Amino acid sequence: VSTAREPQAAALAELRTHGFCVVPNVVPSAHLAPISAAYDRAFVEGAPPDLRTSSSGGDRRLFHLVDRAPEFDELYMLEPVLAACVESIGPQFKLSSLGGRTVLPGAAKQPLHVDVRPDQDAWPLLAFIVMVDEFRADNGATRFVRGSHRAETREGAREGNHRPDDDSAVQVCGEPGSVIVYFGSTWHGYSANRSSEPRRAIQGAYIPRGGTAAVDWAARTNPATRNRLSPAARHVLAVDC
Ligand SMILES: O=C(O)CCC(=O)C(=O)O
Repeated sequence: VSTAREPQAAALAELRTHGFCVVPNVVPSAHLAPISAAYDRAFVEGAPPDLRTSSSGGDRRLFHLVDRAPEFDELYMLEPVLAACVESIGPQFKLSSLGGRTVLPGAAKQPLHVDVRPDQDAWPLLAFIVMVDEFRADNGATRFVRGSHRAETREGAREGNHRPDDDSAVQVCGEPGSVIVYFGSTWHGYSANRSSEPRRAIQGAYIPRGGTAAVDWAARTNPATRNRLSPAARHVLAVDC
């Protein structure tokens, strides 16, 4: 007898082994169009310094999505991602960042990198990427080096953030509403966008509760946002402490 939890258990096992996994159909399909529209609105309304184009010109990012639309509220409370947090960080975790990233048509592949080093208090960092658009081989799907999270150790801490890129990375493709879950220590980066369309994604990261978050949500969220948040969401954002 198969249960709804079996795919989740399989994904968690993959996360442990490879450092990343993809869980399909996490965001209900009826929510995808409103999320997509809210994403485009937020990017139109966003302004520097929260709206930034990478130095390569390949991608545009919008930081601090928590305040920008209620459509984003569910995206940092996704059950399979929170289950992965409990397993990898433990029950004491919080959201460190939530942002959007558009990989622009014509973008070159992003160098492989990690999002955290073992000597930082944000270790272990568990990240997720919600596919707003389909991730395909030709439009900038994120690539990962399997098992590379094991290469990151306190003893072997590297200088700088770029990791060797010998084409051993694999692309992670999926339908809109799929979610990639990965350790920030797994070598990763987006691939080239050879299509004529942007590739949109919403991504975030969780860290131990005692670690230094990328965003102080207590300072960054406005009262309207805080009033609509559930107690569970307030806890994950650590806005009350
Ligand atoms: O958007 C992507 O595909 C890659 C994201 C990434 O590299 C990161 O969040 O560090």
